[in-house]
Amino acid sequence: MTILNDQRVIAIEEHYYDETVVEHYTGIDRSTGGFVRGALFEVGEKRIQSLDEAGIDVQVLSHGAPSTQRLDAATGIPLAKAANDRLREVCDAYPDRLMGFAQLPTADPVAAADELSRSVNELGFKGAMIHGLIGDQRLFPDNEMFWPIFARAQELGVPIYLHPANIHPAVAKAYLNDYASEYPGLMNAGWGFTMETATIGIRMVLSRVFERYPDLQIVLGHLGETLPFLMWRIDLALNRPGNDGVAFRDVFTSNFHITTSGFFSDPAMLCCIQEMGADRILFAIDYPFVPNEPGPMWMERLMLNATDKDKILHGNAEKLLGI
Ligand code: GRE
Ligand code: ZN
Repeated sequence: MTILNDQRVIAIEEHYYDETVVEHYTGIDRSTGGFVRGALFEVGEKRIQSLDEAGIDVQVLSHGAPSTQRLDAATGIPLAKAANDRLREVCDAYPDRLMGFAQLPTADPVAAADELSRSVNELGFKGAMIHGLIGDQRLFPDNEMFWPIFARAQELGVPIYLHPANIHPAVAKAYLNDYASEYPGLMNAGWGFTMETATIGIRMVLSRVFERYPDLQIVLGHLGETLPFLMWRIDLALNRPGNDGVAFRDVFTSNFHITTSGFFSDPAMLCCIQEMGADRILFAIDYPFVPNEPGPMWMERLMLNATDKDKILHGNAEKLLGI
């Protein structure tokens, strides 16, 4: 760890694939991770070597999208449990380098909440990640049926990371498909993921789940999926006459944390610091969809005081995840 003055660096949106989970992927989900498939399955010495070279101390591992979000309860419950057990073994091989976010069998929200408890209390995981829309019906995670998961996250004091997955097929068809063969990235990190995950973030606020669970903390990657940039305008529109009114900014800056995953831009980061404050921004790479090396180098160069860099690189993660 030669860069960043030996600063501890914790990266919190770092993906891997579990073979048994990926066997259940269908359609477009089967091919999404294709360009980095080998690296997703590699959770041993090569990964650690890449961390060493980049100056990253800890990866908090999460499964690649869509995890068990598309599966029915009968399939998803045992699969998520077994995969979480295997993730524990992966982390045990490098206990100071690898930590975990659970995957949850969202088809049965109570079972998912119970698996979150088991993952935190017995497996030592730091929270859970949920990917995109849920089930064949593509339900949004703000749907009250999923609130048992959020209730449990609050009770356990762990965050839920809301990560993108391949978007609703009807939306893809209406908005993006005609450019998809020339620009497959438009469907994912180039716009589709952002569009859908920002929608999920806004809907979480509108659902008033944070009135029921005021200590619930949600994490959004990719510098908050555009929402810090848009917060002012969203607040304006949702509080115009004819709207119920919602303190969007207050909720977003109290119940959300954002990460730097796959988004190493100075002006975008400065906007986030100005809108959210440095206490709510956590370092992440989005490995292996994004290579490790440029992330810490970007943080080292960023025109920001050392105290705030400390918080972003590790302090905020230690606090939020109880590391
Ligand atoms: C991601 O997890 O951020 C991701 C994918 C698939 C393609 C690109 C990408 O899951 O950034
Ligand atoms: Zn990711």
